[in-house]
Amino acid sequence: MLRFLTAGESHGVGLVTIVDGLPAGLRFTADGLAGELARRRQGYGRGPRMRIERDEIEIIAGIRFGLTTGAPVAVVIRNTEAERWKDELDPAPGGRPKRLLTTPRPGHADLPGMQKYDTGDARPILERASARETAARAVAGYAAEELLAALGVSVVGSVVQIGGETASRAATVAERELIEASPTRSVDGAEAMMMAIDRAKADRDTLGGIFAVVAEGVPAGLGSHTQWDRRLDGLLGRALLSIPAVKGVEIGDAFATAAGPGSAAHDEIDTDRRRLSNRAGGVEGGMSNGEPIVVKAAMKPLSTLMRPLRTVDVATGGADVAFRERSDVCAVPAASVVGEHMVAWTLAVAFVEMFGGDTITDVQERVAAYRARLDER
Ligand code: EPS
Repeated sequence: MLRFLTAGESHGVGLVTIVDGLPAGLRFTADGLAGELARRRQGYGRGPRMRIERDEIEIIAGIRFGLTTGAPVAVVIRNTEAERWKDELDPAPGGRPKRLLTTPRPGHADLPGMQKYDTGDARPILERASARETAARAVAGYAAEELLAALGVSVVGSVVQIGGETASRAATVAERELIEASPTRSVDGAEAMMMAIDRAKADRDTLGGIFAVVAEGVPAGLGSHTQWDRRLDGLLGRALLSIPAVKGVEIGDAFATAAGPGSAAHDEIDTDRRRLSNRAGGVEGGMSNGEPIVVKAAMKPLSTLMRPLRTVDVATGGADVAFRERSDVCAVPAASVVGEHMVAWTLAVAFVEMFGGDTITDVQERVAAYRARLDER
């Protein structure tokens, strides 16, 4: 079984990720991981912290000479600014915050978290609700992408909409290098999207948008129609909806096909068993069907506004406006990388579940045999 857990506060000492169940012999290097972290960190619309945050990596366990050993992989990513926050987040007893955050931001975890954990201060809630946590997920995403690459599968996330401005289409695998240079510049429409971010910044507002993730090279049969929790589309939806601020997921052309008849919705099957179109987004009956897997996710605008919305002050019970924290204007380009990591992770889990194997060579042989069986029949 492949699984991962993260720990860490946004301004704490650092983030910790444990990835358990990776086959031995898989490439895993600090440089490779640093590349994934850098892709997530950059992107038009991010705030000042991203210019100072360096994502310092320390590999603690599970890797020897650049390869997984089969033991749990543990990685620490240190927060560059932890020193400044030492008193505010001190684990030792007796400390106290400089000021309580008592005016929760609408749309944020602040208020439900304060209610649930019975705290009069939003700080402990927002520290963990922060999308900083998605840096820790890059460790799992990087491992997953290495595993998938060894199996001939590539996954690419790209921005397709910022506010009301759209890109002409999702980026292809071949365009990944361009995306790495700058996530918003990868496709036509990028200039308009960047201008929308500039306008939101000038208005002291925030913007959401839509990103797409495309996975190529996935054979038919990942996931299963036989049980609700094995359906690949359900697993992809859960993975993407777990990203902070993601509120909607679409597989293929789901929302467009919902408006038309069945004859315009389904992908006709050619004699070689390929589809003549891909409106299903590569998933039918909870299983991959051999076409590229295409998933989109809608991210709401960030809830930390420099022009704050109305809220309650939980200390006084009176009306107020939400507190302000340093934040980003738009994090959709970063979320497109996180989405890529979560889709890669979901597919890696499905591969390991279906094919098992304690070494990557075992998994490769089993996948190759399966692909050969599909080609034969
Ligand atoms: C975040 C607010 C900002 C972002 C942060 C997520 O952090 P800060 O308040 O420290 O400036 O920079 O994102 C990251 C640190 C990251 O690595 O993505 C938030 O409130 O979610």
